[in-house]
Amino acid sequence: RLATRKMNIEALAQADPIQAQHMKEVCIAVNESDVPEEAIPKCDAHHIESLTLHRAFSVFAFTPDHRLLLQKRSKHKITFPEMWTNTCCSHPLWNDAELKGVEGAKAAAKRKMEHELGIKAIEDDRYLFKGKYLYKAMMPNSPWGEHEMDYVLILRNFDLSRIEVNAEEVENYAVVSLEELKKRLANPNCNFTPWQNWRRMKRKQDQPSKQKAKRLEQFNEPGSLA
Ligand code: DMA
Ligand code: MN
Repeated sequence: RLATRKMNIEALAQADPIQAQHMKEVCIAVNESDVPEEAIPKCDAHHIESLTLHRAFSVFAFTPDHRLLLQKRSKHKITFPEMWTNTCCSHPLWNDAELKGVEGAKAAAKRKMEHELGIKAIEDDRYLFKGKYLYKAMMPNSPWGEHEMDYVLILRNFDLSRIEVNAEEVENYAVVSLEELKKRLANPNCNFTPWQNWRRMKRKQDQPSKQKAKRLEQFNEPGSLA
């Protein structure tokens, strides 16, 4: 399975070479109870022909005055380029350190906060684990999408002066109050990634899987990304 599928390699031929390289990272495929099932290349987990539920994390960093750090994804990203999103997202990888549930998600967050935003040495105990949610969303007019078990991590008292943006990953950033965030999200042209809509589903985690499947289907309808 670890041999990346040929069709997905072809889909990457036109992509940014650095991002194509990142598509070889080995993600953690899980079942709906979040039990690891197999190691799967990022490329396969995110391609429509082989879309597979995998573990992810989403960091929400707040300043001392309770504003949220948002980032705009770079144009190089293969999934959801040039869209606004939360502070930092990525995947725990299939290795001893990052396979360990919440601890593993925090280790992955530390790695990617440095890679994307230049933030070094955030101790694991500063991340507050808020729960996990399941979602699925395809990118319109593309073979790429997400199907994730997403661990939500909150960082408080975040020091903005430490940011050194990696332009390969991040095009821009913004710091918004709750009011400003609501205003942005209310705009139909806000250009936010679909996993920002998690509130719609978060209370439904424990429902029977038939309903879960229906919910995911509804969420994934064309137009639900607008
Ligand atoms: C994937 O984020 C994770 C979520 C929660 C959508 P990403 O596409 O930014 O991952 P990476 O930075 O590894 O490409
Ligand atoms: Mn993913």
